[in-house]
Amino acid sequence: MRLFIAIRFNNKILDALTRYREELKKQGVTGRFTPRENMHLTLAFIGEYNDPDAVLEAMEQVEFKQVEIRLDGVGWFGDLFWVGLKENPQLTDYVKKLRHQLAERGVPFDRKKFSPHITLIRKYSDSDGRRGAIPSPPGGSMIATEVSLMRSDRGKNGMIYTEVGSVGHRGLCEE
Ligand code: 2AM
Repeated sequence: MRLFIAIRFNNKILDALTRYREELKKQGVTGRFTPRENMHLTLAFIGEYNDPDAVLEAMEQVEFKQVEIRLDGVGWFGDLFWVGLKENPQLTDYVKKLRHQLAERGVPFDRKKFSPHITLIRKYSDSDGRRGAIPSPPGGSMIATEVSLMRSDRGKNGMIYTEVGSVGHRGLCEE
């Protein structure tokens, strides 16, 4: 199965991201827009791996304290358009420890530097090619209390993400 570790958002953040996505559409931006239920923040991408319990064990070794998630700006990786997060040393530190535990257990993961972002559009294109001419970035924040292990499956109409397990405290994230 294809696995990744992520923070899922509460409705307030999902509302802000969804509203922003619709504003972009109205402005003539086209591409593959991330469905609301697929919006998340990836902390580690594991890829094809058939031992989710080993991943959960690694996750359980690192205490996840509450972390503030604050939307901050937008940008592009090539034609992938993302919403960024305000830098948070606590989150960076958590990801470092988490990846260390994965490595200790021989769980494979993408070692690319952690650059926190929420993918909103793949194959981004706008009507006049002027990437700057977009609505001002969305705002919003939440306190994340939980980290999820997700599996990703290819569905008929795009990717389907399903939670396999989690660490932390569920249901405290409405701020
Ligand atoms: P992306 O949105 O920037 O593509 C599920 O694919 C999640 O894992 C996405 O959030 C994706 O980030 C992230 N991811 C990180 N590294 C990846 C990789 N090497 N291949 C596919 N997805 C990756």
